[in-house]
Amino acid sequence: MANIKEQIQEAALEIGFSKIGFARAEPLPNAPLLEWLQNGYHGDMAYMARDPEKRLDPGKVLPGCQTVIATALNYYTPYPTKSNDNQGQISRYAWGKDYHKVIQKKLKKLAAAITLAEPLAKVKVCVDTTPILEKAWAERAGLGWQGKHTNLITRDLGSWVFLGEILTDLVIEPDAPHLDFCGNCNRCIEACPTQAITAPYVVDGSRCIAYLTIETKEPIDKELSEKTGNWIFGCDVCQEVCPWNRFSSTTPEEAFFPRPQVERPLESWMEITDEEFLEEFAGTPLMRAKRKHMAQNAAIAKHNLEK
Ligand code: B12
Repeated sequence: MANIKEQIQEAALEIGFSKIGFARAEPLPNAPLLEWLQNGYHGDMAYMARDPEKRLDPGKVLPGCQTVIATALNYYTPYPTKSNDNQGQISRYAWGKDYHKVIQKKLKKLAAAITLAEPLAKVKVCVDTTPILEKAWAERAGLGWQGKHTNLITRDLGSWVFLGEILTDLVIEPDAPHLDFCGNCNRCIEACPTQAITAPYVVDGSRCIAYLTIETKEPIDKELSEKTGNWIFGCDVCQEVCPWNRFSSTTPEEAFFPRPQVERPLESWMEITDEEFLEEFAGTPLMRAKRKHMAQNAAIAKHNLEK
């Protein structure tokens, strides 16, 4: 009979994860996160500044945690980012169904497979909102490395992957951390429209177009709004220029294929009502920005295009 690690690996692939790896749950070094917060790179994402010690130590999220099981799920679909100039650009991750729902469902299946094999095991499913540094764990578990744009890059699928984890008190043999393959390449740093990558491996979140178009509740600074081009939800520039994304392949996950509703002229984002927005985008990542923010983003994009 296969050991627990092999059983989990097999179950993960059956459930449809693209990658799985294991890391010992020793706390991460605190300097990069603390420095990032001290620099104010979290902007008004107050949740990032809450309890940084917890974010670094999975044992504070799941008492007795021994192993972080890291997964990646490919979301690449074979379409260009936009089909014409009068459509605002929406980042690739948001074209289909909300990834939180898709990944959580898969992680719960995987957690069930684990407890079936080890009924007394503690398991905690994490995707995005749990206070852990998902990219750092994925790197430690050998799925890929954090590129200079800080996204996790895999050698065979590029960076178009979502991350999700299971914390457990089971002791499982760890995988080797992944090596860094960015080399001398600085394309992402040079291409970022708002100069948000302040140094290799450091992103000032408060300048990132994803923050400006989705997260912040504050009015957008004029200097930055002029640089957001026609991006109206997130931004893919740092990933589009990355040579490793030549290796992307189409996801088998139908949920991530684009919904026709995301393809619409900029004006229609300004005219859409709350009811229509809810009807067309419930269950998609766009709900995070809310209708009002989308309308403002579209107005900025239109202004930028007409300049
Ligand atoms: C907050 C957040 C954001 C913020 C801040 C981004 C950021 N880089 O931190 C904003 C809103 C801007 C954002 C944007 C995006 N996000 Co986001 N985001 C998160 C979240 C919730 C936390 C990230 C975090 O902890 N940041 C804190 C800092 C300290 O961490 P860091 O970026 O990893 O940076 C440190 C390391 O790189 C470290 N470091 C490592 N090696 C080295 C080496 C050296 C030499 C040095 C100096 C430092 C260093 O030091 C850095 C500190 O400066 C995670 C989910 C999670 N719970 O982890 C998703 C997550 C990171 N986001 C994700 C995605 C998809 C995106 C976008 C691509 C969406 C889009 N298309 O618009 C962009 C990418 C922008 C970018 N280049 O980072 C995915 C990434 C998947 C992947 N393949 O990596 C995640 C993991 C969600 C998920 N579950 O899949 N995001």
